[in-house]
Amino acid sequence: MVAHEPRHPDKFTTTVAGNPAASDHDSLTVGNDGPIVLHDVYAVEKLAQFNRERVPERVVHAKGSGAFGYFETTEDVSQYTKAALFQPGVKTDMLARFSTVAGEQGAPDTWRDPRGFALKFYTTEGNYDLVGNNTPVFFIRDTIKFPDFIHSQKRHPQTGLRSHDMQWDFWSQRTESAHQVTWLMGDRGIPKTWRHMDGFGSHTYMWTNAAGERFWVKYHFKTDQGNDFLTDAEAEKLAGSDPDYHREDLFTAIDEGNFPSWTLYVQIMPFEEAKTYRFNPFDLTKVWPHGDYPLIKVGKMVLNENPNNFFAEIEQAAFSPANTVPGIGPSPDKMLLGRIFSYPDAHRYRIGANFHQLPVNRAHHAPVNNYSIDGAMRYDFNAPEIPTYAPNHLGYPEADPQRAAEVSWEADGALVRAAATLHAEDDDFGQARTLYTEVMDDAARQRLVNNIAGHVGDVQTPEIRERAFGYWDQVHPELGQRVRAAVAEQDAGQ
Ligand code: HDE
Repeated sequence: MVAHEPRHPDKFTTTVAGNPAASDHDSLTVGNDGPIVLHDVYAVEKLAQFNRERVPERVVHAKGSGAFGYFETTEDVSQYTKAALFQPGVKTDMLARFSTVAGEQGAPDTWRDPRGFALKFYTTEGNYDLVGNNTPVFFIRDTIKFPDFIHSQKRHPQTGLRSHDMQWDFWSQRTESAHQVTWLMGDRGIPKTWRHMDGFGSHTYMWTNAAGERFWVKYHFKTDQGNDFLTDAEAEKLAGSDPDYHREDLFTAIDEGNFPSWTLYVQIMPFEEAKTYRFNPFDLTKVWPHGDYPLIKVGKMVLNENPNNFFAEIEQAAFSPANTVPGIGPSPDKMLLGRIFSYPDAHRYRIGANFHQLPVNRAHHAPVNNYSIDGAMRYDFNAPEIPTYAPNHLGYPEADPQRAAEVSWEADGALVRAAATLHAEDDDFGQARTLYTEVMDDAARQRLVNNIAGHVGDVQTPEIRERAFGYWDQVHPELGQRVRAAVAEQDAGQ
């Protein structure tokens, strides 16, 4: 699916207004050696356009890339959702973008970091965006903490350098991060390529079926290439020798017809079970053990077309959890609700008020009827006879609540600032402990210890280092003890 036909180069260069250019090499001067004249439109235009080529990079997930492809629903999950794209046999074109979180545009692809796994489905009911990561959980539970969390992962305000002291100062005081940090310090923290990692919606979402029944759902995109990872040493070498390693791998694979694919599974929780489930099902730091809610197969995502233009189709791609379709909706997850505001806000700032009309962002297979008008660079508009307001005497588009099928759930109580309700087995370290004791094998546990030690060992502030040791004690006493020993060995070797 090509989002936008590239301009076909003609036999001569022109100004941006299409006026034939006199030279691509020599400015217009008074005599061969005289001053350049101001009315050298082409020279002035080239320099001015050049100064305006960049849009602000994404404040997080700045470094990434992506490709176009399709999603095909191969199973029948219509008992859970009426969303058109998830009906049996439906094939939907899409865009995917993979990214790191903390690095800027020039950062190495192979830094230890979660990877963005952003999907835009161009469905017949408008665009559906599932903006996930390659990890099923996240560091925090409440959207209000996000700027603080990201500040702790980015650059020190004085030195402009990243700092393990900042990172561990935050993580060791916000211990809800323990599950995600254990995952991050493990093998999945540096995927071998974007093709060799899973993708997750991470949050709990709501699905509703044609009868209006509600279900809670979690998305799992299992890589068909098999999960694989880079060790710290391999990643460090590539960070220097080939900082765009993941970007190049994806482009080359698709260019050679080696199309990466993922199989989508979902976990379905009946609506009523959320209240009594052993974990708060809307807590983004927790997974739903597959023994409780097994994976149900839905379909296959294939990436089979590289972008024609990186800036137009990847740099300006605008993914948003606010883009949902009938049969799918949010949940009470405070992180998800915060993101629904933040992403369109980021796009209006970064790309512009009419970011949604760019070919890569607009709905490809659904009518767009609304009364929003004007704004910088607006070039699409309603037919002249359609008023700019509703209600109107001509009976033009009005909202149809049946078609929109907005989801709902019950909420009540006084306004409070408080953590979400703890369920029977909710705590900050239990699922991190399970990851260490039941999911990892001995070799993976040893790599985890080495990775943590390499990170914590770099912490200079004694108080923060001690708190970090205590953090790992709480994940598992054995792990805490092994990390201390590994750091002591590192210190001795220095
Ligand atoms: Fe993001 N996130 N995020 N995030 N995020 C952005 O939107 C935000 C979170 C994710 O390839 C931003 O366009 C808040 C979780 C991806 O273009 C911004 C919170 C998950 C991408 C933003 C989170 C993600 C972003 C920055 C806490 C996984 C790149 C630029 C509530 C489930 C998408 C932009 C792409 C990008 C906000 C946490 C995934 C600032 C407020 C959790 C994959 O709007």
